[in-house]
Amino acid sequence: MTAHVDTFARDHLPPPDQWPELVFDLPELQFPAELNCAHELLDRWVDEGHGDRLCVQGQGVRWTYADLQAQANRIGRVLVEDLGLVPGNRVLLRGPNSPMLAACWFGVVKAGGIAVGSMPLLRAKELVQIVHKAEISHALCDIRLADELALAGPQCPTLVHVLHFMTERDGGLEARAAGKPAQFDAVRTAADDTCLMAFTSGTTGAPKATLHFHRDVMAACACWPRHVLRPTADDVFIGSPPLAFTFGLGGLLLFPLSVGASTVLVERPAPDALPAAIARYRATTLVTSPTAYRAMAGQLATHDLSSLRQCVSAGEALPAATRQLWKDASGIEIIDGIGSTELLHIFISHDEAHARPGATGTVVPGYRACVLDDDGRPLPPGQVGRLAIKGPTGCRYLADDRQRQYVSGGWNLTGDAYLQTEDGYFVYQARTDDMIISGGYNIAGPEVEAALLLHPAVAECGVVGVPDDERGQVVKAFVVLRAGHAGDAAMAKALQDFTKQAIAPYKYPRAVEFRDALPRTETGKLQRFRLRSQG
Ligand code: 3UK
Repeated sequence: MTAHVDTFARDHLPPPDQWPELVFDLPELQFPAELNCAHELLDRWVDEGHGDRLCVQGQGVRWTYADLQAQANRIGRVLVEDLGLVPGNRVLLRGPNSPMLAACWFGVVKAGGIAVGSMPLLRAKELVQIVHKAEISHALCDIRLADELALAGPQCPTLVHVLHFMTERDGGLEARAAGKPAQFDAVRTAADDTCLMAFTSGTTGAPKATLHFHRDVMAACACWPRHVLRPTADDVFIGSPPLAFTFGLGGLLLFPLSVGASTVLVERPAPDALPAAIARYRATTLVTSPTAYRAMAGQLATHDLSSLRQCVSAGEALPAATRQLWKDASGIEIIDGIGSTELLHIFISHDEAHARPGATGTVVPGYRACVLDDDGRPLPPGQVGRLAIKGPTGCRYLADDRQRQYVSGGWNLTGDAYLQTEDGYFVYQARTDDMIISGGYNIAGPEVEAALLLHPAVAECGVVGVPDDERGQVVKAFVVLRAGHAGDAAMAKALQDFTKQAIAPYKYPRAVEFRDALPRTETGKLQRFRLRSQG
């Protein structure tokens, strides 16, 4: 059974023998054959009489569940009635986080379309790659990002319909939506119809698109939020990851709506602006990256953050020093979690009561995790190997041979080197291809970074292996100092000595270079490959 008229996504799923094994062994993971996640997450609240509850806020906008539903319905009608959308078509969504972008997501998914998010900073060349790969037919684009998409246009023959929003202009999305009735029934999609294509934030090669079903969205809502974060309907979510990144889509839109809570979608959620936004909206639940926690820790005293109750970190490893820094500044124990675009959201994490500095946490209910050796055999506790995950969600790349690299023997291999402790905590080491091999030793850059971050002069740092004739590689640290410290030879020596005291001396950075900033992706990840090439 499928509701898709356009079967592109189904036709380009990986062959069944290359899928990960899926496990649905919790009662809340039993899904009906027919399922539309937009209906479940949005319409259900209105149907059950909660239409008046606050749902989404942003620049000048304060929408209830009924308001978001009405706007999503009108957008769904514009797509279907004016732009000929049929179920299964791919719709590019572009814009900084905003209530309108959220309404577009729900409009597309209610109409049976496939939402394809795109990071706001993407350039025409990257947009062309996405449009080609996903054979995108429609785009809904924030007017402020119109130029780059227009540049891509001539090279995108499949992209026939582009509408802009955040504009009062005639023919713009808002104007067209205003002319439509606010009722629109969700298309009765199959649980395994694709509703979301998420491109990976990968650093090399052609972009990969992951396919996620309506069922996957509901499974993600049923696992980490329900068992670990445990939000209430009165929570107010806020944070930085873009909705085009599944960390942001889940953490700032799907999860709050899954419990009837509300979310604040901030257009410019930089660390210098977030604390003021938390205070202004009385947010309770902050979702952001380790870097942002480090950058914000110093500014908390000047804002009223008394509303804040929970803080979530993902995207990169959370160093113990950052956990402590934030706890000292805010009184709140961060909830760390590792997720991936391929698995949709978080699969290893912990709640506030079970935080263990330096460890990511334990496996999230609904998932299974283990550490495998290079031949796919499970390793005993304490040994470093490849992290392997199974659960109700899993990797399905759109027409991509790299499926075989991510999925092996039924397991999703995330590309991370981890060890598991006797009592089931998973301790991050490095990306498997980022392990530094120096003088015969395996050294994990993030461990050296975590040690350096304990030094009071260090604001940010990145540690990579750089080529060395004698040792193969040597450990090199790129360090951003806090204001008032000079990056001179004496500081380099002090940091080297400090590291030798904190961790095994052979891991200390033999080379130290001071920088004003470190290269990062739009998802907040340190770009180690750039540091290596600059090393
Ligand atoms: C790394 C972490 C240590 C790790 C993501 C939460 O980051 C997300 O997805 P991506 O596809 O990257 C996945 C990779 O990022 N990573 C993420 N979180 C952590 N490493 N500790 C962490 N807490 O290498 C992983 O394989 O961009 C995160 C939810 C949804 C996501 N898509």
